[in-house]
Amino acid sequence: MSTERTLVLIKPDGVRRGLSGEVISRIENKGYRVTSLVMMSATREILERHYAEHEGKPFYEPLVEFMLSGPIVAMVVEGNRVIEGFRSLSGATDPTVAAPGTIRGDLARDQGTKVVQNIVHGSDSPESAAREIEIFFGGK
Ligand code: IDP
Ligand code: MG
Repeated sequence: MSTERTLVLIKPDGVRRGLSGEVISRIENKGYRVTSLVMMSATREILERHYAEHEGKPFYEPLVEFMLSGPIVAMVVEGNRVIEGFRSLSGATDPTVAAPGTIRGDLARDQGTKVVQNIVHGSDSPESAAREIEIFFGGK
């Protein structure tokens, strides 16, 4: 059985608050392997591709602006069932209701902004993972 891969992003709120190490530790402590990692300033073009499924939603433009507000960390993470496993480590999208013990539940809260600031992104399916890894690491 081939090992699964997912794209993880540490969003600007996570980097700004000095939580990159904490997020990476949780991934490694769970037993997954980080196989590529880069700190970068995303471009609007990259983010519009990455978040294409959300175009037209009320939070879309705030989301893109938020993701442009500072550096992010992009990673490829590997392991059996890592897509599902990292989504489980992340917790629910809304950090107010994300379970304690999860990244979002422990480290984020509602900031009263138009876009939910929730520290991390993780791919939601094998198709999304392949597409998103190509966007962030395709040229490498
Ligand atoms: P996910 O990150 O848990 O997969 P998605 O539905 O894919 O959640 O949404 C992408 C990102 O857009 C979320 O992580 C969050 O930052 C933001 N977002 C999603 N839904 C809302 C909303 O209803 N209001 C404000 N921001 C949202
Ligand atoms: Mg998503």
